[in-house]
Amino acid sequence: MHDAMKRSPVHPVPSEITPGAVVRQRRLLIQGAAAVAALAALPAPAQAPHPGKLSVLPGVKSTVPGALSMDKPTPYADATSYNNFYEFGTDKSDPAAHAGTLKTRPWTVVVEGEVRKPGTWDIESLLKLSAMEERIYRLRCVEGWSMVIPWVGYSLAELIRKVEPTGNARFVQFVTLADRAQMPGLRSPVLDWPYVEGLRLDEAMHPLTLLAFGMYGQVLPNQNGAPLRLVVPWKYGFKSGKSIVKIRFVDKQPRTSWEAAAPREYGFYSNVNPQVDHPRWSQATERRIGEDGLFARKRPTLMFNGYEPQVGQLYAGMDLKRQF
Ligand SMILES: Nc1nc2c(c(=O)[nH]1)N[C@H]1C(S)=C(S)[C@@H](COP(=O)(O)O)O[C@H]1N2
Ligand SMILES: [Mo]
Repeated sequence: MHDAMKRSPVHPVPSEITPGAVVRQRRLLIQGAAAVAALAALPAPAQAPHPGKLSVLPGVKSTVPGALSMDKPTPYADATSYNNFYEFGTDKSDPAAHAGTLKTRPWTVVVEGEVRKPGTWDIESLLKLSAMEERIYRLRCVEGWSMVIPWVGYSLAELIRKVEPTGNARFVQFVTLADRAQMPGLRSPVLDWPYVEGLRLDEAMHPLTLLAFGMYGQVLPNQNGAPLRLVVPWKYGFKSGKSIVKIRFVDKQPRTSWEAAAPREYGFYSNVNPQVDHPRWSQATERRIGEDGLFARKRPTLMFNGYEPQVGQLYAGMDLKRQF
């Protein structure tokens, strides 16, 4: 059984158990005399979120320090229905309602810029590039809510090492899909599409920075950024770009969509910092989705989202009030 399931047997993940279980059940039944009748009586297999081969991902326990939060994972239903993915609309329910149109195969990721081995990676080769493991990360949105999600993927550093950054590579920019045919939200000028994000190279190389392909032991649902996204657990959620199509290694701090949209509200670093309030939302506390009711007392937000022991050193000597 998958680790995530063992740890918390409450995840309502019907599609995880359905295909395999139904097939086995069918085999047994087919051996019987009433095979035909029994088959007709079986319910149709529930649709997996993707024509997914990742449903068999081994949830290997991560050895990366800080990678397994002890907090209770957010129910799957909440993590997949309360989302920010503006390409599909700005309401929290829009991504779940509209991301069904996202085509996740074929999918390629272009790696370019300051690397010795630029090229185009097919999603299938990215899936095989390194061993997948499960990471239970807290994700905090700048809007003041948070979730705890068992992601499946591997450290972005694995890919970075393969493409061999040159000495000029100091930052990494992540470009995500912008296709009007698949993404109704692009009609709105709320952001300057495509959605772009960036990290300093050492942040991108940090073992906690995850290239995620799945969650809760399954392929990523479209609304959570299929077929691959970044998860940077010590930064606000918006640094974790979804549905990535290009990774560029550059020498100068790259443009990011949120910074461009509202430079006074969103800085490049965007480390979770309870001492620096967003102009519209306090960053001192947060509400855990699916757990804290609307009227529950909010829980305190931790510096670097609680990952300070692992990442604090990256920012030694920086004024994090100025470089927010
Ligand atoms: N391409 C893209 N990636 C994105 C966003 C987006 O609008 N578009 N929203 C970000 C924000 S603000 C948050 S909080 C997280 C939410 O991730 P989740 O919906 O999987 O919880 O995704 C981030 N990645
Ligand atoms: Mo967010």
